[in-house]
Amino acid sequence: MYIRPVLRAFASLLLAAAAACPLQPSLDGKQCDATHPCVAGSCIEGVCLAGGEGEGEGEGEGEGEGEGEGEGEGEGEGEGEGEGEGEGEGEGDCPDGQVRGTFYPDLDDDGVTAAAVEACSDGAPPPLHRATPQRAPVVLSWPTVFNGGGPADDWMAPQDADRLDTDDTHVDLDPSEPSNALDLGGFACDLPVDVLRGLEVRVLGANVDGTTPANIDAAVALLDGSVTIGAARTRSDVWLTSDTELAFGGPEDDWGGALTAVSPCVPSFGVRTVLTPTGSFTDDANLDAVLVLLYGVDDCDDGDASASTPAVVYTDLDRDLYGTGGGQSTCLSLDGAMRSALRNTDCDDADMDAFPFQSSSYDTARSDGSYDYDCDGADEVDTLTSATACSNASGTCTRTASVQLGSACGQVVDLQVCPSSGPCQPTSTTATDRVPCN
Ligand SMILES: [Ca+2]
Ligand SMILES: [Ca+2]
Ligand SMILES: [Ca+2]
Ligand SMILES: [Ca+2]
Repeated sequence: MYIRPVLRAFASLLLAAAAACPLQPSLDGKQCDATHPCVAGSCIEGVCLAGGEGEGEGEGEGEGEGEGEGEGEGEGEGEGEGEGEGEGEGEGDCPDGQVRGTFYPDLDDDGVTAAAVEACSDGAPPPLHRATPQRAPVVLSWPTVFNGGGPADDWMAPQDADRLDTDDTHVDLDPSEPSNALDLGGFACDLPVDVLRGLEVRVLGANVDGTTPANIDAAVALLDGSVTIGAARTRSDVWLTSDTELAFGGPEDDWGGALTAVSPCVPSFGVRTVLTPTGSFTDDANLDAVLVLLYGVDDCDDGDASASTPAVVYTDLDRDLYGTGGGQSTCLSLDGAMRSALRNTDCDDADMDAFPFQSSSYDTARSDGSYDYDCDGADEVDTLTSATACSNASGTCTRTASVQLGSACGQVVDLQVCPSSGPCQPTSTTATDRVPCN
């Protein structure tokens, strides 16, 4: 995004150079520079455009010197020389058969356009230009607020939708019954709303059951608080057992006017997902990496086809997608932006298991001796339950009384379970005798 002014200045220089070499062969659609000027057209951001030169109107300053001699009857002759320099916008007429139009350069042909230019053409976009803007996405980062929970919520570990990974939040589905809503919010965003063109929600979805075809209708809606806005987007897919990216909306989709109703950059903005199996599928479905992309910015490097998405990224030594320190503005591919640290909230950038919203438990301490793996500043303790009484009245040895062990994070404890074989009585186990911390 920072090179465009330079390119414009460069193009202005080339325009002048082209005008100075009127007999060169046409280089229409080819690259041009100061030593390879265009003739039949103009050199616009490094490419010759046919008819783009025009006559132009410029503002110039001229200086003239004249000498005159008068004789006899007062007739005079004068000669004057003037030099003028001017810059014009080229608003003059186009060559016959061509019209001036507004086009959008895509000089690196990566499908994302730079700022609009005017050029003469037969109506079709000049080479490496497009008729309509194709804007790059800005990654809105991962959700950090999970509004599910409570007895009515059947989404498990909703916080696991926070990153591009495979830890997955999951839901137990019943045929033809919509799942409860998975509501996610807290996306990071600093894009001016007035440039927004479209919004896309991407999720990684997977079928947990490897045997039954998973025909699932998925509906994604945008939220203002807990209220849906605009129009939901839906799709029907056979879900695979491997994570598959499912996209809703797109670069030109304002979700039925939702984008003008609420900015994705305000805290009340959220995304709601509801899954409904349409066949006989009765098992779990996974969702991961709920990601929001906003479309509305120009190609941040129209000279590099591998970069088009502006992003502010943070140093992330352990590659857990959470960084530290001050952010750096850069221009990346969309995939590169998605796989970069877009937040600087990693509490331990030397430990890839420690990051915000971590939901896994670990029974070894971090390097600082803490068990704070979710970066909330506290050693949360998983409460293990130790059986104190068992009964096989139901035919299975089950726990009928227990005690919670909640203060021995990381320590070995005498955890007792009700065994599936042998005498039905509390029995010490060595398999889960260390209290995990998270
Ligand atoms: Ca481009
Ligand atoms: Ca580019
Ligand atoms: Ca990190
Ligand atoms: Ca970390």
